[in-house]
Amino acid sequence: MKKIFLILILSLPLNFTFAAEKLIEQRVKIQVTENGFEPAEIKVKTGSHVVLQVTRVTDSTCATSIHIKEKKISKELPLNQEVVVDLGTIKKGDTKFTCSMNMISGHIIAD
Ligand SMILES: [Cu+2]
Repeated sequence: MKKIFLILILSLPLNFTFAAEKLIEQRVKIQVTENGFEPAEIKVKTGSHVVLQVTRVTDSTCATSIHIKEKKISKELPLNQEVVVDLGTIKKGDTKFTCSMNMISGHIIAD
C-alpha cells in the first residue's frame, strides 16, 4: 500500500508538466485568399507552441508557399489542401510568415 502511494506522488509532477505543455499549444487555421493570408495577424502568448493549419483556397495569389525565415521553414501550399506548419515555441514579439517573394505576409504576435 505504501509503495503504491509513493509511486503516485512521484508521478504527479511529471503529469503536471505534461498538462501545462499541452495547454499552451495553439493551433491556428489560416487561409490564403485573394486578400493574402487570413487572418494576417495572430496573437498568442509568449512561449506558446504554435501550429498553423494553412489552406490556400485561390489560384489568384503568389502565395503558393509559406515561409517563416527565422524558423527556417518553407512549405508548399497545394490548392485546397490543409498544410500543417509546426512553428515550435514562439518567442516574445513578432514572427513573420510570408510568400516566397516576401510580398504577401502576416505575423504572429506573442506577448
Ligand atoms: Cu509573393
